Amino acid sequence: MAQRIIVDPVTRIEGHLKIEVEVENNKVIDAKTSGTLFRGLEIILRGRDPRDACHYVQRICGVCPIAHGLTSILCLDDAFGVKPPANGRIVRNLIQGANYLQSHILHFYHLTALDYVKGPDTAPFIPRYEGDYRLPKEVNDKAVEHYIQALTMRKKAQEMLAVFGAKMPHVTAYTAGGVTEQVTPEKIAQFKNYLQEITSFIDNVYIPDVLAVAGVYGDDWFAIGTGCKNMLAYGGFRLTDEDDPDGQAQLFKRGRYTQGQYASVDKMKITEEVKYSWYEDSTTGKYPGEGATVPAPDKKGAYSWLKAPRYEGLPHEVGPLARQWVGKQKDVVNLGEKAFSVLGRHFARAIEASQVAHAMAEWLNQLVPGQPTYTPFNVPKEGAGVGLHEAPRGALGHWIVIKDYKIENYQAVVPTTWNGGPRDDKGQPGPIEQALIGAPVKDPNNPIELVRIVRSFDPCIACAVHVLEVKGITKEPKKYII
Ligand code: NFE
Ligand code: MG
Repeated sequence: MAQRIIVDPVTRIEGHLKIEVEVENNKVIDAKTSGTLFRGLEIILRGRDPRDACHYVQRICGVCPIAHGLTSILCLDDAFGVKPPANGRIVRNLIQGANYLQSHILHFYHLTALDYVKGPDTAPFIPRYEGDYRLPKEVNDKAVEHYIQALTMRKKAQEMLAVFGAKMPHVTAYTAGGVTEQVTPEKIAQFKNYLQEITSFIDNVYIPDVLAVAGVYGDDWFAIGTGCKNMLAYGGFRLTDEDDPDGQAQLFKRGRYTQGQYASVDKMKITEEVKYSWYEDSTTGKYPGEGATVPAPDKKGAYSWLKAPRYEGLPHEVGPLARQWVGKQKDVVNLGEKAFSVLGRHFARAIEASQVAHAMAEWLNQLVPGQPTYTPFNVPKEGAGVGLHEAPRGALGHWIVIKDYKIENYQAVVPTTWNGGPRDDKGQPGPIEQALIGAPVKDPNNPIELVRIVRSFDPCIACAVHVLEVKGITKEPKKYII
């Protein structure tokens, strides 16, 4: 008989995620992922000054505010018809790069490593699921040391970010048209010092630790957690000041891999479906530029605050694995089918941390002290814009509609909405749900397999639901007042 396992909340991720699976003969036969946190940024943005959008949206998340800030100013650049000068583009990338390094180190050491590394019997290493810790003692002990060292590296990455971003989280330097910070030789030198130390940690500690885990857990964990095998990347980190409508002049290229074929991305084929989400059914299936976020908390059959984004009606995984697969990075592509797995995701993330760090060193050399970082602009009375970028956790899109100089509509479709969303209108499970279905669960009382799979996607529910504040809930009838 099938047994139900509920993990609620899944810890060591950002935000509140519940997973519910049915297990029969030690195998998952059905899975549901539910975002159980309702916030509401898109609604709060309505009626505001468009220039402020990048400051509000950074409050979506304290882990990836930079990704929201950058995507928002790309969206505003588009709506305002303004292009940043080279220094502005590069400083934007350096701030975002610093956040990537912090975020990937955070994910491997502080969120996921404890699924594979057995720490001492003290916080933060307990409580934990028991059973499957395979690293030899000396490798395990080193990894525990690195857990501590990684905390310092993250602190340094945040300090590096603040050299140009002014502060972290929620940088103040981002603006449409560029950045407000100036470039000086002192700032470049300060940034470079941090970057060299963090790059050395990534290349000499983080990547070897991921390889050590892969070496010991690889026999099964390069095959578990496959998912939908459709991969989507919008592309990110612009490398040119010229127009780049296809998104190819970027460190991460735009593209997708759908049902076994590489293909280009047409943003108009993106929709969000809400049959199983707590939003009004009338809003389902819309392109985000015309979409709406209308909560329906009592909707029958719904089980998540996440919507279900689809490309041409199909679920797609986003994130480091999608970027590296779409970008045909040789070490990742050489894994073949093994890439579509829990360890494939960790490997792709580590490889890309190094890629970003080394690219940042080149970008620093391209800065020209004293040159402008900002192009002035006017806010149009009416307009619309799209920002497409890659957050650390994957493809991130923001859409704005401006009317009477105010925000008429703002929609964000974020990485964890793609990965962690529920079933769509046709009943197709989302990528994390698909990765859970078919997975082994050796001991239903210690379902470590489930959390290893979920964490390989590095989910963030704060991002995925991104609604800021519920001011009150009346008793009867239940109604959310925004
Ligand atoms: Ni809150 Fe985020 C990232 C974004 S994830 S962490 O990276 O956008 O869905
Ligand atoms: Mg949204």
